[in-house]
Amino acid sequence: MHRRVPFVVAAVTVMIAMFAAAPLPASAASQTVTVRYGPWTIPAGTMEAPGEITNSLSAAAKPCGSCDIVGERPDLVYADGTSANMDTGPMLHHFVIGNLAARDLVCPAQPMGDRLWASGNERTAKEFPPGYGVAVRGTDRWVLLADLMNYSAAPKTVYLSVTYTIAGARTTTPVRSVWLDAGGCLSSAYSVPAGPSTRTWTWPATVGGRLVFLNGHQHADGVHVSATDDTTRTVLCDSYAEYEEMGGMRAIVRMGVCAGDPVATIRPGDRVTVRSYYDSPAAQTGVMGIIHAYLAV
Ligand SMILES: [Cu+2]
Repeated sequence: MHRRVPFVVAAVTVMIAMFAAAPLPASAASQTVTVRYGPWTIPAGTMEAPGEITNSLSAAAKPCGSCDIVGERPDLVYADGTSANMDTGPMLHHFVIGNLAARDLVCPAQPMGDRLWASGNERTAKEFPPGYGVAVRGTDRWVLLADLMNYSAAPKTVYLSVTYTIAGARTTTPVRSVWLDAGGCLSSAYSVPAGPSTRTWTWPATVGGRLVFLNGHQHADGVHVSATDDTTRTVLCDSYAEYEEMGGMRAIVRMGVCAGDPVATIRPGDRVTVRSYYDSPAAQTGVMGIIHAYLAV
């Protein structure tokens, strides 16, 4: 069954497809909504100097006016819907979608608001345990930041395609985004020396609750990134980078995820530390080490 839904188009081109999905055992059925952001044409580049563009923060469409998002799957695609990846040039260096109507739990001064969704080229899909979701409200204002690269000698036109699995508003236990960033609070990028290195950053937890989903993000030469509760000496999640050869480069194709009901519980005041481990053949600037977690408070 295909249906059209009322939809407010933001300042980006949006294509929307809606499909009825298998009913959930819970009270409400879920369905998937694919939102396309873009397009962007990334200039030609080379392996040594990839073409790169960063969009200025722009309004981003939500998959619904008001709903609960129980899953999210990002991809970078060409106009025909096929995946655009480093084997043909484009790299999703990263994207972040924030909600300006709320503040980031870890970093309230963050200009992107509450950072709800993000990924690098690993394109990690998020699926919350049954019964949990990110609440979307009519007053929420989403914004998108995207950084795209191109290793091809020809310019490439791509879209960011995000497939959201949504359920009815207020049908799930809400989760808050918890952005744990080895780069610190306001900026994610940091530098690593040649050889093994570790970078840490600690969040004194301002709230407690149940962590139900966590995923890591690193750049090339990252080994793994973990989050621990140093107060209770608990490893919350240890996310390893998995590599494959793509377009003649060693590329991160997966980052580990931790999901459970719950994965762990944290208490207000606990010292939650993110540790990012790299082993780089040469010194690098602009790397990242992030654990993006979702907490039922
Ligand atoms: Cu990154």
